Amino acid sequence: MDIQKYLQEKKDLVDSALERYLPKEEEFSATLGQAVRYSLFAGGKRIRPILSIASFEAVGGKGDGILPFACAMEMIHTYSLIHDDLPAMDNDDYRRGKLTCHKVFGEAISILAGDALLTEAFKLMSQRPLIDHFQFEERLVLEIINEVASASGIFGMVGGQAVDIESEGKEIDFPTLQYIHTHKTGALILVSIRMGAKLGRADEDRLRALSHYGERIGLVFQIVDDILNVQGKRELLGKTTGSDLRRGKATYPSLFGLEESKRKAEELAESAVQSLSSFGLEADPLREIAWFIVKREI
Ligand code: GRG
Repeated sequence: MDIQKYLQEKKDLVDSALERYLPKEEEFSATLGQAVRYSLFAGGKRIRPILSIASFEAVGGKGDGILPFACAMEMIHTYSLIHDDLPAMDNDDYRRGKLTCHKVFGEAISILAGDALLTEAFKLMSQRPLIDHFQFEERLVLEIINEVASASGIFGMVGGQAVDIESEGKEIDFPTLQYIHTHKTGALILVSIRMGAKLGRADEDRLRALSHYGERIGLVFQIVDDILNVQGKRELLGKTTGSDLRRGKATYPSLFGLEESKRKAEELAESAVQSLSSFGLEADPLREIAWFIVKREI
């Protein structure tokens, strides 16, 4: 299959759904609206919503019911990037080759833009008309919203980010590094996949297989991110090579070296793909995405 074509098609689908779901700018503060749009449409790969859609379709899910949930994941991801770039956190001037939100709109509006995206995501997933329209059971929707909250909060991304910040400049052991990766980055990726499986009515075996896949590609995603940080292939996008090293961040390359990190990423991707052995062609996009994550350069 042509994975680039698939990713572009799904990205377009997500982009137009985000346009539909976002509150109209005239309905609230113009600056806040501009800041939210600026970051949400800054050229992200949309990998989390695409994983939700791919997982939904892999278990036989049909129609557009996955879209509000998939878009909610992109909103949460965008909030995390806006906050992560702030001076109090990573203090980055550029993301995706563009000035970061706070460089354009100031810190206060950027904090609010992140807050707005996080809350709008939960509003979107819990909207009565959407639930009614797609005829989802309330119990299922509640379960998914709870899982997304858990993956985003103290026991997920926020918790991982806190340990990451506290670990800067310290020597950390491998279990701590694993904790940071699985929580800061892995949790949102895993829940994106699980929500697709659940909304597509996966049985227990398929949900387990997809969770196994999700845990592994979440880790691959972060290892590759660490490798790209060392290699500096993203300099054209305004990212500085070796920023993790300068901040004293422990990473896969700093613990294992570059070559071993690459080997581990490939091994994990292989294991992720293996988890899908009971699926047929319908899981090909997920298989291809695992390799896309290993090979990505941005
Ligand atoms: C502020 C609560 C809070 C959490 C921040 C996301 C995050 C946690 C930190 C970002 C640091 C970072 C670069 C983590 C590596 C993994 C990651 C999230 C990379 C960016 O995701 P992509 O590549 O981004 O999917 P695009 O630009 O495609 O949307």
